[in-house]
Amino acid sequence: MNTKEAILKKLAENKGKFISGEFLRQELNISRTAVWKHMLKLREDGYPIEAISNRGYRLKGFQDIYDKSAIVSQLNTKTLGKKLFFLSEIDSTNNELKRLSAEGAEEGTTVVALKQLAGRGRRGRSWCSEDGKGIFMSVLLKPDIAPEEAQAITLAVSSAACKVIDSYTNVKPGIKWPNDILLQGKKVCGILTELSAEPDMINSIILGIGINVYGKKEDFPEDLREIATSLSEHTEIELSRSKIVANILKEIENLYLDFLEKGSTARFLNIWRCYSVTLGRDIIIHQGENVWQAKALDVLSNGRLLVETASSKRQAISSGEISIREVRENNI
Ligand code: BT5
Repeated sequence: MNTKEAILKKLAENKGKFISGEFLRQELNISRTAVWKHMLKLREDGYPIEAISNRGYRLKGFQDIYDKSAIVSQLNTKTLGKKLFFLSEIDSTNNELKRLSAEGAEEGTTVVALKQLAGRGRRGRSWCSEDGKGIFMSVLLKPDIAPEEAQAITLAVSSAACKVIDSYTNVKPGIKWPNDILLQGKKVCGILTELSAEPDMINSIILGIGINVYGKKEDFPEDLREIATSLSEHTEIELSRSKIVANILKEIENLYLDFLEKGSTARFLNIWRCYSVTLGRDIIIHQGENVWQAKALDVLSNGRLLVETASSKRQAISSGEISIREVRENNI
């Protein structure tokens, strides 16, 4: 954390209260002039900082300031996000992280962008990524696990993102297998996990997360209006994209480290089950040309979905093979 980020952290910790220049000087071991210069720079960056002689500085009001310093000042992780790239625009944060990974980027490297020009969904679909409306972020993992265990990790990401979304919204979010996060049946968050692996080892996993933060129904392109929603439509809490990013990185890290340490997916699968809107339901499975109906029974420790057909045949299906639709009127 650099000095600017450290000052921001102190201001945020004391939100609304004045902290003196002397306190900051001592805490951060810099001169009073340096404190003042950093405050001017932060103001220039849009932070609503009030300065009153004999009282000090404070952050007044609320503004969703979204930049690298704001994320770093709220980050509380060991590895994830410690190397952070914050871009004003990029084709896709997953693409950028893939390029960085090829150049040797370390585990935890994170790319965040204000806007994506070619945001991607799964299987060649696109992800609507309008400027300033959402969170577009990708995180690099390099776990020493077998490639077949990677699918389970993607469920850790949806569990983590769902927990964070739940802390803001006034309705309970749901996860549609494998990784769509829904609010009242509409998608608020999508996850694109991309794996680079040898037959027996993983080179890298890129976790791409897209969250709609702002926007009313009419702000979405027409084809998404009935199926997409944003966080701001379901909360009265002030939304801080920087805080959401920092919290998601923390939640993913907790679940990921727990998984590596214990070799067990139990913790995040339990969270995933709590939020699942797929388990116990009848679903339609599209497997290439093959379309069939089954009941979703459970999620297995390898991340596969256990389903049962009408003839009581059980089968574990993987997200790479299929797309599913729940049997109900408003399919998405
Ligand atoms: C996903 O794919 O849901 C994965 C989306 C991942 C996006 C992140 S953003 C950061 C990182 N960089 C990237 O380039 N991608 C990742 P899928 O399940 O295939 O869903 C795609 C479908 O969701 C589209 O075909 C639309 O129907 C719908 N969709 C597109 N944009 C949306 C949006 N902003 N909100 C809700 N639904 C959307």
